[in-house]
Amino acid sequence: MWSYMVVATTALIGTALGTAIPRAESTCTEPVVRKEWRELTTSEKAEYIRAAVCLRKLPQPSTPRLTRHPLRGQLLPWHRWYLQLHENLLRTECGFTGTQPYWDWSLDADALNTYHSPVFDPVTGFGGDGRRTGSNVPGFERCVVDGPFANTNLTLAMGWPDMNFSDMANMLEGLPHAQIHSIIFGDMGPATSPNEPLFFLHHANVDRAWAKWQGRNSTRLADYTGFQDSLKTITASIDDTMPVMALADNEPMVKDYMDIQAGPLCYTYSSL
Ligand SMILES: [Cu+2]
Repeated sequence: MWSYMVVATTALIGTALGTAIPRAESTCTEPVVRKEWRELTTSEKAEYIRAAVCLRKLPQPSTPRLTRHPLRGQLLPWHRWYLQLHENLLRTECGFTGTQPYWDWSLDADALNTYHSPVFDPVTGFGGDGRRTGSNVPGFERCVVDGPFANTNLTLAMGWPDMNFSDMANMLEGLPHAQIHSIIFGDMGPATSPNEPLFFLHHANVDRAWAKWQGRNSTRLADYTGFQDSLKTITASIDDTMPVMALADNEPMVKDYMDIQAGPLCYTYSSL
């Protein structure tokens, strides 16, 4: 399942490169609120899709740069950084006026109606099941694929009372995170997953789950353990830097992406 966690830098990189992210000295007193997709008004949905399409049309490097996500333990802080970069680019490059939405797939799974989730609405969402292309290459059979998951139960237990970070991250990454990638598949499956617009709504929800587990608990806000590599030879540390793969000038540090309301981050979720 980990093979899906490769990252297409082409999805984000255009002429726009992130700049060095300083640790903010100011405190986060008015965090922006990331809302669930169905909490958005029709015009807010249209504005997000407009900006997402705009970002996609920015000039791309001539050679696609596909890079395997190198450090297993960093999935959560790395995607937190990546999401913030994406949200910043929507604003700076495409004049986006909203905040990054998330897709709470557990709502659809609980209703046993994921197939008709509002995110797949062909008018106000990200499109439906698509058409057959005639190709038999896995992931390319349809031009838009959402997959047969009406009966898949992806409900995410949000309690995790006694888990440390490593246990929580393994559970979150292995099941709901990877499941959504492989159920949608198409662009969402392989190295091109950030090309799929739902990638960012999905990862915002994964990020929300981590933020919910953290709460405002100082121990959990600093809990970062595990290994950097799948062979479990390199211990992960909160002082580790994370690879930017040409998306920014400086490598962000894990410790700056632990708290969504400190340092370079200042946001919250409509439901935590
Ligand atoms: Cu992912």
